[in-house]
Amino acid sequence: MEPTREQIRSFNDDGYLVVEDLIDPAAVAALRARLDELQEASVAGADAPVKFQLEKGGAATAVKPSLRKLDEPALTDPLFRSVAATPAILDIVTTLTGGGVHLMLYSDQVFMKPAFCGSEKPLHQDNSYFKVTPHTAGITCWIALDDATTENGCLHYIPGSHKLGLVKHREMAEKMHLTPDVDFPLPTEVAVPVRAGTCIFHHLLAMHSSKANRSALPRRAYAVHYANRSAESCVRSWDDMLPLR
Ligand SMILES: O=C(O)CCC(=O)C(=O)O
Repeated sequence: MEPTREQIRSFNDDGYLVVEDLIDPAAVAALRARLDELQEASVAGADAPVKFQLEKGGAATAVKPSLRKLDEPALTDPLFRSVAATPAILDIVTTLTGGGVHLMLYSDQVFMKPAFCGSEKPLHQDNSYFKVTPHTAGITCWIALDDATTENGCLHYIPGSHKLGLVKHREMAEKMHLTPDVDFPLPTEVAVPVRAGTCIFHHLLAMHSSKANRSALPRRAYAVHYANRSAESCVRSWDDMLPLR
């Protein structure tokens, strides 16, 4: 499904594009079920099939320690791999990254915000981590697996911030995060609440964040980062990426 001219204009203006209901409800349900299994396995101390992090406040505030993040599930799990390769996503990614023929799965992550204790993800540009050049040759597709609301930690964006270029970032929270370190005031972020199954495509320079989950409902999302073969990255080699098309 090619993006419309209006969608391309909106992405170029704002640095992000919301496409509702792009992911089939059955795929959303399957991913949620897989996350529940991984949550159970992590609590039981079973050998983890994927790299994961636990929510720091989880042990203190919840009955069980809660998963906060999975790293690169598509490398080992065909379910994640098939969702990352959803043709409707790849069509949009291909157009928004400049029409490169060879599209690679740069990396993927599941961001989970467990009820009551999900922590914030500070404001950042993805390319402060990924170092893809040119910046336009990569993109993130953030897939909501739960309804993401202002109460449970939906994404917030600074519209147009991708036009600032890659700004200096500093490390914070024991080097877990990077956040802009600039000497000018940044415009206000806007909240972007979305329904489960919605995809938000964002430019690698779009400044975004998500707030803590203070609600009784979880907020889980699968973020897939793509790069086309016209790109280079000094932190990741093509051999470590999965070819998609
Ligand atoms: O889901 C979140 O809370 C953060 C997501 C994010 O920063 C990203 O997808 O780049």
